Amino acid sequence: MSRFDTYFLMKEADVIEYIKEKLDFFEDYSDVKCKEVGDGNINYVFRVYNDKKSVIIKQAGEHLRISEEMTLSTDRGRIEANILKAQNDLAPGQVPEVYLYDGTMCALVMEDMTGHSMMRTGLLNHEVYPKFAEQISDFMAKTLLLTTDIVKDHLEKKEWAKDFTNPELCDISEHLVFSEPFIDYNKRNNVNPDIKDFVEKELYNDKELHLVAAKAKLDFLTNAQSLIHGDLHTGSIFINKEHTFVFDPEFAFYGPMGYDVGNIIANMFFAWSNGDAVIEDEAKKAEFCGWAFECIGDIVDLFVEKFKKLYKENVADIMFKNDEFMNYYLDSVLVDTARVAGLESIRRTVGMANVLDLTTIPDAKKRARAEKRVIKLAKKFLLEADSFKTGKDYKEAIKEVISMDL
Ligand code: SR1
Ligand code: MG
Repeated sequence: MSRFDTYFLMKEADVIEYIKEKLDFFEDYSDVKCKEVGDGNINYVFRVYNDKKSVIIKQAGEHLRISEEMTLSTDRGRIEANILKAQNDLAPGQVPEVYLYDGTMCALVMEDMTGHSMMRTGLLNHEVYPKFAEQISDFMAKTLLLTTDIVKDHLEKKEWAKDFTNPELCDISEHLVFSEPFIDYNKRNNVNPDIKDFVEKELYNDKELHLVAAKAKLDFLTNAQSLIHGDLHTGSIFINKEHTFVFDPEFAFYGPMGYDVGNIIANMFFAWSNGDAVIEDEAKKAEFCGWAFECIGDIVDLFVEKFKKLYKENVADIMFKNDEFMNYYLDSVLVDTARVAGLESIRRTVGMANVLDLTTIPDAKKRARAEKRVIKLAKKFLLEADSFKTGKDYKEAIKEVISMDL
């Protein structure tokens, strides 16, 4: 019998004992320490360490950190452990290694991504990451295309789609991403009072926009295309100048691959917006914002390039092995990507889960202008989704929006 045979939410001291019992990771426990390091909306994350090595334990609580009223099945840890293992096979070294998943304690024990920082934090310090576009496009092309029906054995794909069914986490996104930012029926939106009228007009009263969001929502609900990460924002990435780790895939399920690509694009524009509003030194601003701007274009172009290469190397199906079909398929992925870039932009600006890139802009006028720009750009992504096919298309739209008098 062990006290870890029944679920309870662990504190730092419990976690050291837990690691000793379950993994025996350290040779000597006399100097082992534990610190809760999570800053997400949902789970508890602990780092257990001594001066030689360290390990991460992520425990799912029954209540969400962002709201005591919200509860979730703790099964999300199983899905996360399994997708991390799958992604490590598809894109080796680009996700942390899983050491143990314990379904009783709902605890995932994994590699500590030492030497890396959370990307959103790095971006808020206006760090540039020259290899990011190359590395994230590589990760997305591999993990997304290689899990589709286009590449994967169809029987195995159906098994995976079943195992990765994630209804409660999808339900969160269905509300927070696809619905509430347009109609605030749960009264959970966080809107900066300085842009309240703008939000009423541009989001709550734009019926054409609601229709596009509804179409994208149906696609999210029904298009079991790829094993997607499902929450690929810059808080789900640990990074340094040389290497990128993607983690925290608890929202994973079989869904439209453009959901991941669009999320990254939107979050890179949040980083640009923060740099533009906050950096005072002109040379530093040009360096950071110039990099973030080019990065958005590069991510799109490199994703397309890698997608096509992988497609040609991996597609065996007699009907899909056809360049015209590949272009038709990629085209639909790019439409989804643009729409999701718009949806993520809007929900992180006015929805329940905002981003620090915008909320920490200290100057009220600059913050309002940044948020209005994000919303205007998002509307272009949604309403003109068919015209976003290249990095240049994204960069032109950004240039157009930042030249507006808002
Ligand atoms: C209620 S959870 C709010 C958000 O945090 C997660 O990271 C997801 O993005 C979710 O939408
Ligand atoms: Mg998360």
